[in-house]
Amino acid sequence: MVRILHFADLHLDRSFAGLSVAPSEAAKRREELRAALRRIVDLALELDVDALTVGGDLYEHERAGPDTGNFIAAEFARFAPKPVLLAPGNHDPYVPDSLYWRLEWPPNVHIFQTMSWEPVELSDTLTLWGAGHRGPAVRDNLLATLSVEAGRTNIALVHASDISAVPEGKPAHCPFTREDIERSGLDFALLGHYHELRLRPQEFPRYAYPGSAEPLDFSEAGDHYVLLLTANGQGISCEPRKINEVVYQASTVDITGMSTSDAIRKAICALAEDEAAARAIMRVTLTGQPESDLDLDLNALLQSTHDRFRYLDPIIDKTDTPFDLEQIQEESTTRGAFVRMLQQQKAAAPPADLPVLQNALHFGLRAFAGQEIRRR
Ligand SMILES: [Mn+2]
Repeated sequence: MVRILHFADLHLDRSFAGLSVAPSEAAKRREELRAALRRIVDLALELDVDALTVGGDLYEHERAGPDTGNFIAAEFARFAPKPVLLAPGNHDPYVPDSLYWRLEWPPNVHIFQTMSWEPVELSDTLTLWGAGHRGPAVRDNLLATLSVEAGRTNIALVHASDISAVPEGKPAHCPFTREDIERSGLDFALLGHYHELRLRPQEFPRYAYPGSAEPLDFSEAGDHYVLLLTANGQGISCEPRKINEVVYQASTVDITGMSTSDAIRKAICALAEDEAAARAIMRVTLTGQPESDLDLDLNALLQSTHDRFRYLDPIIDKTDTPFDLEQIQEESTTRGAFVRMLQQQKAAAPPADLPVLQNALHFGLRAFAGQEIRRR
């Protein structure tokens, strides 16, 4: 029996520029990624698996320096003499100035350095085949070039896109199809690239993505996993194990009828009564139609609520205008004329222009009401 612990897409040293965070927060997120690697090695030791495999995107090439390289090397050395097998991906390709190329790695770390398949025998009856990206945009179908002989258990390790499910706008790195896996004769493929857990086919999987070990932004909600693969000669089982410590959560708060910032502050704080939400990296979006007296100061709201959460992202205002437009446009006042004009423009405008006109209406009515104008 051979047991393998597999993870991918840790993205060490990620900038987290997508979060509107202070530098100190981004540094915390990066420290959380390092902590995940420590937990993964701890788990591999605790489970006493035969090998630890990495499906690429272990770090981000543009940002990762020798400090990170030394950290990775020290963590993997804890697993010695058992092997750590590493297939570089599009974010950590095997290129001359990469950490993989430049640093001295512990003898138990094996990096697949080429795009031709290299076999590593993990037991008398099991071979692991690996290949690594040699650049940030490899478009070759590597899995189509692999053909293994029956009579042994054959497992592939590679960073590649299952093109039956490329998310919109994401380029396909090393694209492959399910048919490529079937044709190759592989018993299983351990993959990296997609950031959510995917076992395919779901019930008796033949290839699997563990997903990112820690979620990296609000599009990666929920729990995240490593995979425990067990090959016993009869077949292969693949069991996801939760590994994340961080959770991203996006919530909406309906502020319809609220007329004070204090009421909104309380509504946001109430979210934190849920323990999971309090421990989450939160994004709150305000919706609904508040009263027109409300002075919505998003920055002040953030300041008075953020300490209830592990981290609270700047609050997003998606509320409807608190002004009664039907009534105002009947007025024979400048304000009435302003609303009539903008309503007419909105009716004739292409959809792309609507947000601008909506903002013009919102800020204009606030100005007429003598209220402060703030960004939203
Ligand atoms: Mn990735």
